[in-house]
Amino acid sequence: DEKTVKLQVSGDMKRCYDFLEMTSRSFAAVIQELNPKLRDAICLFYLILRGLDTIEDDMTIPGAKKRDLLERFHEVIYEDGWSFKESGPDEKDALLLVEFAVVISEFKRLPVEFQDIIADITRRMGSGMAKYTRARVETMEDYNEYCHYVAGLVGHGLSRLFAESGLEDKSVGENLDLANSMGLFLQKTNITRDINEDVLDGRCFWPSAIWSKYADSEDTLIARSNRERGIEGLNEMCTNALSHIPDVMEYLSSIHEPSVFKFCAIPQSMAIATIALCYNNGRVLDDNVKIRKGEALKLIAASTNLDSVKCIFYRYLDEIERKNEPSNPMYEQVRKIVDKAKKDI
Ligand code: PS7
Ligand code: MN
Ligand code: MN
Ligand code: MN
Ligand code: MN
Ligand code: MN
Repeated sequence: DEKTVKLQVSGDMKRCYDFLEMTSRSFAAVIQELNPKLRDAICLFYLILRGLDTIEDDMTIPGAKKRDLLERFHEVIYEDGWSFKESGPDEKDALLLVEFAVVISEFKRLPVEFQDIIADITRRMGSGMAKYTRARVETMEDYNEYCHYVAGLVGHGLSRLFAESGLEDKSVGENLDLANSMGLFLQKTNITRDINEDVLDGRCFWPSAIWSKYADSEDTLIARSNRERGIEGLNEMCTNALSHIPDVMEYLSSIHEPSVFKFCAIPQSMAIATIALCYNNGRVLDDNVKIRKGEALKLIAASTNLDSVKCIFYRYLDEIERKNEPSNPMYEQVRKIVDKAKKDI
């Protein structure tokens, strides 16, 4: 009867929130705090892209099969009962794809305007990921393009959802270059920090245009014997990420609804703290560095409005300036970027 149907419905969405907590340490909390007009849609958007990324990351799926899955994933999200049980043993989020039917059934209950935005981004991200199963990230253009596919497009989609919900101005869903930069700042921070893990997994997202100046192979890049040059490469990666800060500040100044602001700002605060930790820090090449739990909690609590976020950025830019050394090839460039960002702030 009707009561059972209602219970089943909320049961599927409940299972989706379980998956959110299982698959994301950082996003689960901010998504659950979102305004109810957006909460379920963004939870499902996250799970759909997490599913897509689980396929992208799985090196046990043969190339042709992987490209086919990535390219038709935007259709999969409408296929009742779809399930994928063939993930490799290392995929930590494999269970999400096994039980993907719960995501599909809830996705199809969203307002169709939300469905259209999510499906459009899934289509474009899947096709970009498929392209990069063959292509390597070589030039700076490749690097910006790959980051656009896997993160800039998330910024596009989220901004369109914010505008569609009526919680933010229509213009937020139209000026998508700033939204792209929001994603690029997060993705470049992740790629910069994860270098050791990624190279050991046989993957490298640092563009060869950068690392080839400091090492003759990806393995040499993280090798102890090449540490000084490796750190110079790391500093160039950090410097490149910092170039997105003006756009990040401009984007955040356009966001007004409090829960949407926190959702946008918290990951950016974590990212600037992570760049400050990674800058000139050889440990990044040895293993996975992370900001301390206590520091993360403080950032979450403080990222409530534009003024406090500006304060947070100012503080970490200061720290980067203190870690900057004249012997570093990036010295002048970092000084310029930091001085300009601090002036704007
Ligand atoms: C829909 C919230 C707020 C305008 C799964 C949030 C993986 C950095 O793989 O899990 O573990 O190294 O640490 C998120 C812009 C995307 C970009 C991208 C969807 C911000 C699939 C996040 C997240 C735009 C591809 C997570 C981009 O890192 O990576 C929703 C505004 C997913 C955002 C991936 C990375 C996200 C990422 P891993 P993480
Ligand atoms: Mn992660
Ligand atoms: Mn991936
Ligand atoms: Mn991944
Ligand atoms: Mn990563
Ligand atoms: Mn990771």
